Amino acid sequence: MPEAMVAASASDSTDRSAVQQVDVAVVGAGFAGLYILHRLRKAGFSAVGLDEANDVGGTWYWNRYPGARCDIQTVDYSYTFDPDLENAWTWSEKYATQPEILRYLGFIADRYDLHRDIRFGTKVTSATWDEAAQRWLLTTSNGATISCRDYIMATGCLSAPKPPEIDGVKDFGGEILFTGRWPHHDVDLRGKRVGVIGTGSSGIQAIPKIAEQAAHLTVFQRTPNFAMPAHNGPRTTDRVAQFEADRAAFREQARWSLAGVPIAQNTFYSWALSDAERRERFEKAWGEGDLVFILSQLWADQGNDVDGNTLVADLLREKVREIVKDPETAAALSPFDHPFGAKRPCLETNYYTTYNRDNVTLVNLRDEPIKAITSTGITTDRRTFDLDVIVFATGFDAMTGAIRAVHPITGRDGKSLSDVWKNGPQTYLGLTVAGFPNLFLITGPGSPSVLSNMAVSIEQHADWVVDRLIEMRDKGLTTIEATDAAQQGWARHMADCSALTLHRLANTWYTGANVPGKARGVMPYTGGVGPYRSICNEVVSRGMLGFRLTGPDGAEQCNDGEIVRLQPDVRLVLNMLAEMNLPPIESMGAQGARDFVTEFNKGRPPGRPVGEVLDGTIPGNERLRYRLYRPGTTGPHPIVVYFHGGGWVLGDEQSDDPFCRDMCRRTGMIFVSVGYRHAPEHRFPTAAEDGFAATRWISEHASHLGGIPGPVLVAGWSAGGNIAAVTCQLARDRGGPQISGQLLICPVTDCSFDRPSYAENAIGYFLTRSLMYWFWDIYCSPDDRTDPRVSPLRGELRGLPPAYVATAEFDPLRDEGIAYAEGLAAAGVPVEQLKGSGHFHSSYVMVDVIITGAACRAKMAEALRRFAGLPAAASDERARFERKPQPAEINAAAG
Ligand code: NA7
Repeated sequence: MPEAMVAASASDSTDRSAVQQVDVAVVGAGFAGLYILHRLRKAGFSAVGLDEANDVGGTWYWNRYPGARCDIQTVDYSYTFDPDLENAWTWSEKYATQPEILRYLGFIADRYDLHRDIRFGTKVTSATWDEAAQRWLLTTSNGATISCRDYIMATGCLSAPKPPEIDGVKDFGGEILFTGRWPHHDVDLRGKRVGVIGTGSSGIQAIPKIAEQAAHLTVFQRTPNFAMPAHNGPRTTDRVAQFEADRAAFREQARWSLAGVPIAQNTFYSWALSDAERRERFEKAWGEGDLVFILSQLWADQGNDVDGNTLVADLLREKVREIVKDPETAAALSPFDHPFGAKRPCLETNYYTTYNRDNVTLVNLRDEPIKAITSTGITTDRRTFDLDVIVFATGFDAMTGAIRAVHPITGRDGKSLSDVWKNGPQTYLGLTVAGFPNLFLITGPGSPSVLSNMAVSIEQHADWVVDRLIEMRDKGLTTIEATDAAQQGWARHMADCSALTLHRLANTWYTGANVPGKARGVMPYTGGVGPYRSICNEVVSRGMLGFRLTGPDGAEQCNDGEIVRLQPDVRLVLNMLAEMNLPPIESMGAQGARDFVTEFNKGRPPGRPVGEVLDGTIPGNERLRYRLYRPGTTGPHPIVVYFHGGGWVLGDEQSDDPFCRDMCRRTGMIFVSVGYRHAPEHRFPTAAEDGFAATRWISEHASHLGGIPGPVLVAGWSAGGNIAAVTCQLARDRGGPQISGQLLICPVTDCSFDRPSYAENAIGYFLTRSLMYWFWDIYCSPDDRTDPRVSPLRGELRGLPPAYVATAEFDPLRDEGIAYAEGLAAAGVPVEQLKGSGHFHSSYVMVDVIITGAACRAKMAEALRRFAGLPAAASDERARFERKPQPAEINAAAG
C-alpha cells in the first residue's frame, strides 16, 4: 500500500499551498527516471517525477543539435526489462538519431502510462532532509512542495552544460547556440558564417552537418579527439542476428560484461602479434564502426599499458593523415595529449572529410588561443573571425554538475552536499552518500555510468534501488544510509580500479578537468559493469554491508564494513578460480600437482619480449638447469639470480617466465632463473644448497654470461624467496659469493604457522594453510624445520645484504615476511618493505593478469637498481603525452 496521504498527480501540482506527499520523488524523466517510475508504480509506491523539461527525454530532450545520435548501437541502447517491449519497438538505424530516441522514450512513457506521474517544467529548487519526519522536503519552481520518504536523482551525467568561460559572449551581436540546449525551433544556418567551439562528441557530430549548410564554418579546436567512423546505416545484420538468436542470453551477457555490451574480453597481447596482424585487427575494428569494439578488441593491453595503447593511437593518427588532405590540418586534428580511450573517443560521420571542404577552416587554439568574443565574432592571438552564429559545443559540468549544481541538497545535521563534495564526490557504490539518508543517485559518480552502456547501467541501478525499497518496506524499515567506513572503502576501491586504467594520463570531464576549479579525480567507476553488478549483489547478500537501516521505535540494523578489500583484478581472479572449483593442489600428489601447474601456466599471457632468452646448465654433481633473460640494451649488465616459487615441490626455471621477463625489462638487468631440485625426490636441504651453489657459479661466471663481474643480486618469490634469503646467509657464512642486494617476494621465512596472517588468510586466497602444510611436509621433516637453511628468520641476521621485502595483505605468509624484514632492520641491515594492500600471494608474479601488481614490480625493480648502484629508471609515462608533435614530424612519420 502506498503510504502517501495525497496521491501524486500532475494536475494538482499548481496548488502552492499544499504539500504533495509521496513515497518517492524522482528527478529526471530520461531513460533512468522513466524506468524508475515504472518500477516504483509496479511495486505499489506512490511517486512523482520532476523535470525541468516540458516532456520526457532527459539528455535527448535537450541535445537536439544537428547530427545528434547515440554512439552505442541501438540494439544495445534499449530497455531490456520487458521482453514484449522488445517486440513492440524496432530501431531503424544502427545508431539512432536524437529524434528517434526521443520518440522511443515518448513511446515508453505512453506504453507504461508514465506522463501522469511527472511534473514537467518543474525544477527542484532545494531538497532538505527533515530529521523529525524522516523525510525529504523538496521545494520546486512550479507547484507544490513535495514531502517524500526517498529522493532519487535520475538527473543524468551530462545535463548541466558548462558556461562559456570566454570573455565577451554578451557583446556578440549574432546568435549564440549551445549544443546541449539547442533550440526547439528550426535553426537555419544557410548562408551564415558559423563558428563552432569544441570538438568533443557533440562538436564532432554537429560539425559535418553545419558545414553542409553554412556559407563558411570555422572550427575552434582546443584539443583534438580520437574519432572513428560510425559506419551508420541500417542495423547491422550480425549484431541483430546475435540478438535474435537468443535475446535473453544476449541481454544477460551485456549485464555481466565490462561495458554493458555483449562483447567478450580479448586475450591477444600486442607484443605477441606481428605488425601485420595488428594492422589487420585494427582495420577490422575501424571497419566495424563500434566504440566498444575498438576500445576492447584490438589487444588486451591497449587499455592499461601505455605501449599497447600507443600502437592503437599511432594507427588512428595514420587514418587522420590519410583522410585529411592538408597536412597541417591533419597534424592539428591528430590527438596527442591523451591515451586512446582515456578521454571519451567519438564516432564520426564525415567529420574528417569535412576539413577537405573549401568552406571549412580549422583554428588550432593551441597555436592561437581565443582572446575574446567581440560584437562581430571571435578574436584569437593572431586573427579575427567575423561570424553570424557561434555554437558552443563545449561540454558539461559532468557527473556532479547535474546533482550538485542544480539545487542545494541538505542532509543530516544540515550538511550540504556541495560542501561534502567540495574536494570531489564521495559515494558508496555511486548510489548513496553518507549523511544523506534515503537519497539515491542513479548513474552517479562512483558508478560505471558514462563508461558503460547507460541503458544497462540504469536498469541495474534502478532495480537495485527499488528492490531495496521493497525489502525495507517489507521489514518495516524506513531509512537507509551509507556508513563512513563503507564510503571510504568505496573510494579506495575506486582508486584501485582507476589505477588499472590510463585515465590518470588524461585531462577530461571524467576527472573534472574540463571545468575550471573543479576537484580532480576519476569520477566514474572503472571496474566494469559486470563486476559492479556482482559487488552490488554482494552488498545485499552480506546483510546490506556498509549500510545503516533504521525503522520506527529505534529499530536499527548495521553491518558495517568495506565491500571490496581486494585489488579489483585479484578479486576477479579469485572469483574465477572459485568458479572453476579446482581440486586442492595438495590432493593431486607431487607429480599430479606439477602437471596441473604446467597445464595452468599454458593459459597465462605470454611474457613480454626481452633482448635474449637462453637456456643452460650449471655444471656440478647435479647439473642444474637455468634460463637467462638478457635486456635488449648493450651489456654487460648486473646479474640477478632468481629462484621461482612452488613450495620446494613445484615449478622449474621456466615457471616464473613472465615475471622474469618483466623484471628484466624493468631493471635492465640479466635475470638468471635457477632450476633448483625439488622434493619429495630431493628433500631439505637440497633446494637451499642448490640455490647457494647456483649463485656461486653464476657469480664466478658473470662475465661469461654477459654480466658485470663482481657482486650479484638474488631474488625469489615464495619458496624461492626462502632460497634467496637462505643463500644470502650461506654466502655470508661461507665467504662468498658477494651479494649486493636481496629481493624477497612473499617469502617463506619461518616454520611457525601461528601468526595472524595464517589464520586470516587460511583459505580462499589460493595459497592455503593446508597447501603450506603439504609443502612443508614434503620438503622438510619436523626435526629440520628450525634450521636457518629453511627458516632463515631463526638464523643470524647481521651482516646480510640490503633487502627489499614485498608482502601481500591477503597472504598466509604475510606476517613471516614482515617479521623477516623487521628482524633484518633490527640487525642493522638496510631494508625496505612493500606491503601490498589488497594483494594475494601470487599477485606480483601473475604478470599481465594482476595488472595492479605492475606498480609493485616497478618499485621492486627500482630497489634492485639501487642495490646494483644504477640510477633510477626514467619514468616518462606522463611526458609522452605532454608534447605536441609538429606537422613536420608527422609528415616525416607518414613517410
Ligand atoms: P566534451 O566531450 O566535453 O567536449 C567539449 C569540447 O569543447 C572539447 O573539445 C573541449 O576542449 C572544448 N572546450 C571546452 N571549453 C572550451 C573553451 N573554453 N575553449 C575552447 N574549447 C573548449 O563535450 P561534448 O558535449 O562534446 O560531449 C560530452 C559527452 O556527451 C560525450 O563525451 C559523450 O559521452 C556524449 P578540451 O578537450 O577541454 O581542450
